[in-house]
Amino acid sequence: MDTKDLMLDPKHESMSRDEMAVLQGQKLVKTVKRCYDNVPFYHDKMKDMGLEPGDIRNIEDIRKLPFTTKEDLRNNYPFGLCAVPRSEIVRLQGTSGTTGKLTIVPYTQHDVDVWAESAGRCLTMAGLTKEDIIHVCYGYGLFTGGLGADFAANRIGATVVPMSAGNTARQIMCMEDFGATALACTPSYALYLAESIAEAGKVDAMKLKVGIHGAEPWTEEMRRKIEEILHIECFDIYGLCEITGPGVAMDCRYHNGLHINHDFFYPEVLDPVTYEPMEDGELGELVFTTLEKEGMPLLRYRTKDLTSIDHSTCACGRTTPRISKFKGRTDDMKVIRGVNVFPTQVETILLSIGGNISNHYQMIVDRVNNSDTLTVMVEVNDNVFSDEMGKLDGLKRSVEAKLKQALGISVDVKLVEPKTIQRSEGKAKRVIDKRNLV
Ligand code: DLL
Repeated sequence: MDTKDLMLDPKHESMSRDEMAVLQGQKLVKTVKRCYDNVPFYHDKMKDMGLEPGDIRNIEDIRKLPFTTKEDLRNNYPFGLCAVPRSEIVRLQGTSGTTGKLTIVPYTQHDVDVWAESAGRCLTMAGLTKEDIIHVCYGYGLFTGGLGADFAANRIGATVVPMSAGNTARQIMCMEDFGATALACTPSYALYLAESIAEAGKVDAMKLKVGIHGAEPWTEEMRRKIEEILHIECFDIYGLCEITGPGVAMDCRYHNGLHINHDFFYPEVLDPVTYEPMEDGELGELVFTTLEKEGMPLLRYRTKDLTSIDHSTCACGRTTPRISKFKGRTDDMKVIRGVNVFPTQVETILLSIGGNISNHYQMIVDRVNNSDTLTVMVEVNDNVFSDEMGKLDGLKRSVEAKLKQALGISVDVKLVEPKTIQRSEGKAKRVIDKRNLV
């Protein structure tokens, strides 16, 4: 198949680097002016830096601009960063976060159109068309998952089944009855759903071809596991409500990084401490500047997501830069006895062990006698408990040894019975930190 068939907008998805840089520069100039003229926060910040909109002439000038953080959004809650009159806002989206205030993002109709366009490009990347039936179990509401998948499906004319999360038995019934060809939900829920479909003996009754999963970090091992159970191809979709919902980036059929829709969202990968740009392939913090947004344009928004970038042209023909699968967020990273630990590292080890070790796990970090402890609870198959105690003990010790080797710290593993760890229908809670660190 001609790979260009899989592009919703071949012009922008495969534009030469130089042409794209000119386009991005023009859009940046407009965005900066919009921010300076309409958002007191940016006006003041730029004044303090001695910066005028006229100082920004091309995309390289982006490095002169101030950063924006989640804290800035919180301090300007709910509408302080809005750049248009309230009457131009057609919807509010957001995220609840784990503590404190919501993050609220106002969208104009144009912002919604850009969102639909970028998310539509992603579905096309996965080979989906108007012939497909997309079963959406991302939540609908302020969270952008459900509506983002919905807008994307509308954009390409596919049939959308807006299920939202919950009631797994009903999800399975609807997927079978309506003949869903694509499943859109978080990877943790996809795995749970996949296992439930397998337990119900329904894998062959499904018409599923594709999974569109994101909203939380997940590993290649997790991807393979879902693919194996459901006999589908899984894609990694990324987005955040501050920039737009799902659709900021997604991997193509080559699964060699997530293509960023960089005519809408300009990415930088920076050293999180010095803010210097990282070389291609080096891990850093992803920072976005919106190039089209009207409601809440953001300059150099620090996402806290850790990834690396690759500017080379992909085998699929796209020239859009690709980011690697996310390692996690800077705030998901736990420093345990001085060692940096990400849940994705634990997930990689557990899923690579396989066998009686399941993919349902949770990390508990605590401090006992002034020393940090890490306990990993992981579910094992029922039959392990019916074996002699010695075998259970052996399994525990071998998982502990593998984790210690990978993480560089000792870990206490607790093998627990199936379905002990709470299942999530949205983003999985992988870490409980009881240390109350500030
Ligand atoms: O999670 C939007 C979304 C919905 C993306 C559905 C994909 C699918 P927020 O609730 O604002 O928005 O959370 C954004 O989730 O900064 C990342 O830390 C994380 N995240 C999103 N997608 C991925 C992914 C939605 N594919 C935050 N891999 C982001 C890893 C992801 N982390």
